[in-house]
Amino acid sequence: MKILVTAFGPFAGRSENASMLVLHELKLRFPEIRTRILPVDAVVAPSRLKQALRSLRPDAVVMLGEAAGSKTIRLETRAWNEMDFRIPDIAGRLIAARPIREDGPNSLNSTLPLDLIFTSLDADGHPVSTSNDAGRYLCNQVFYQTMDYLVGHDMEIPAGFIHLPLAADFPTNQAADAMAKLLRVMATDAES
Ligand code: PCA
Repeated sequence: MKILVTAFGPFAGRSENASMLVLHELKLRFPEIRTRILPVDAVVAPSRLKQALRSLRPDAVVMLGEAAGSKTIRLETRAWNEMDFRIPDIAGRLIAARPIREDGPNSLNSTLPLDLIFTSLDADGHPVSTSNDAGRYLCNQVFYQTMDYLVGHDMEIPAGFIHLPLAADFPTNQAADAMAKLLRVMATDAES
């Protein structure tokens, strides 16, 4: 199974992004996964992700980002068709109350096996929750654009977004353990 796992680079004045740290750890544990680090840039991030989808044709996509203030691993259930940035992206864009795609659907659902992932992580003692609001910033944006791309290209594959707590609030190796479990669960699920 060809899984693409993405993470974001640093933003908001922080020198690291928890998702990037976890992705490095995951790549060591699962060298076969395909990975992309996306800059927190509203133009470059989606274009890099679409390029990866086009060239890799993955069987599944797991997008990771960090959420300040969160104490749990948040399984995002849907992406909303809106950008409303509270802080600029790294290129200085502050986009207010604008749809991601004019006339696009209001929201697009994750196609990851979220119930199974939730139950498996919870059973292993990982702090996990579901969320129906991935924000109105880059994470929600690339989540929406990826789901929209997959629908538009008839790619019926599991794909979705997971928010991790900041590395300062949650040890990277624990978050990596949880994401490693998620990848194993997805691989097993795909075989069944
Ligand atoms: N978190 C931001 C964007 C990049 C990231 O890791 C967000 O939640 O939108």
